[in-house]
Amino acid sequence: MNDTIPEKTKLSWWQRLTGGLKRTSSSLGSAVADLVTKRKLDRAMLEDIEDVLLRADLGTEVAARISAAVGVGRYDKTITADEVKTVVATEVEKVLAPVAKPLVIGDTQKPFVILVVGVNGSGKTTTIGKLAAKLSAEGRKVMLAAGDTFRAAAIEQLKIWGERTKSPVIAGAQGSDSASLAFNALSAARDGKIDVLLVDTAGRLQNKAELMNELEKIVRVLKKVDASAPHAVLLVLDATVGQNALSQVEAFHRTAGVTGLVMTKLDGTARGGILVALAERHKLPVHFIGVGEGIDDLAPFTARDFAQAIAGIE
Ligand SMILES: Nc1nc2c(ncn2[C@@H]2O[C@H](COP(=O)(O)OP(=O)(O)O)[C@@H](O)[C@H]2O)c(=O)[nH]1
Ligand SMILES: [Mg+2]
Repeated sequence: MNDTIPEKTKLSWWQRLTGGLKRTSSSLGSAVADLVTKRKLDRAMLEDIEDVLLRADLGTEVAARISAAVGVGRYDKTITADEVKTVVATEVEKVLAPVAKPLVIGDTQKPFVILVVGVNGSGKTTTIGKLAAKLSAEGRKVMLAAGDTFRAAAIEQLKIWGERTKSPVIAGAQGSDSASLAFNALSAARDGKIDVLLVDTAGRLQNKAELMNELEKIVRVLKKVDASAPHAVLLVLDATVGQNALSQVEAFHRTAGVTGLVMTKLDGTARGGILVALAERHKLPVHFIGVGEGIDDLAPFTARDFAQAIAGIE
């Protein structure tokens, strides 16, 4: 990626992804290059490669598997960094392929209710805006529910996305009960023949127990209107947080029954390797990646592209 390109210039999502994962891919690439030059492959080299992979957040199982795969047929031979990168890309793709699944919006549930959860600042509201744009462009009637009633700014932010995407927004006063808001929104969506209801939520972690109680209550209340709702629970994860994403998945999965992941901020200085560890451990579907703050900066998650970006294969 050319660093002199002005920020406003439109980059493709692939350029943004490879740019964002550059920190991971180039430190991986240069560390591997240092390890393999002027040496023949032996056990110690494979252990060093495994350490490099661990530092890239890929997780212990995947790191061990990749270094074992590098070793196959190559003992006592010289190898190149590119050979290692190719093995990394192949093995990472194998882990990611089973979780790369599109978000399927059922036609029988009306509205199809998508609850969006995640910690503060992970990109929930922005992702809702991007999704609203995408789903309306596909010809669906979308409604937004401002379930983050905790901060006035969060309600305003969702209203702006509502205007931008021409989607009605159901919002209450700051500090009002988010579960009753969700209840009202689903009732209104049903009456208004809405196809998809996107429910925003608060994500303050400073009081984890309270947050999780609130989420449980939202789910319970949605079920009073439609026993099958929510039809999808998307957990939005910020790619820059690294290892912390693992505990976020556990906490939110336990409380809200996460059905799929969206990883945002893969355009920044991302630590996307964690997605590989997550895929290996939790096997939750990954639907989309966020590659910017704009309305179009949401791309479907594809295993090969992501694997190549991590490995630094152009
Ligand atoms: N660079 C980048 N920024 C993002 C992305 N998604 C969200 N953001 C920004 O992250 C910040 C927090 O997003 P927000 O949607 O308010 O998070 P929320 O608290 O989970 O609702 C905002 O400044 C967003 O513009 C992304 O994919 N890439
Ligand atoms: Mg928000």
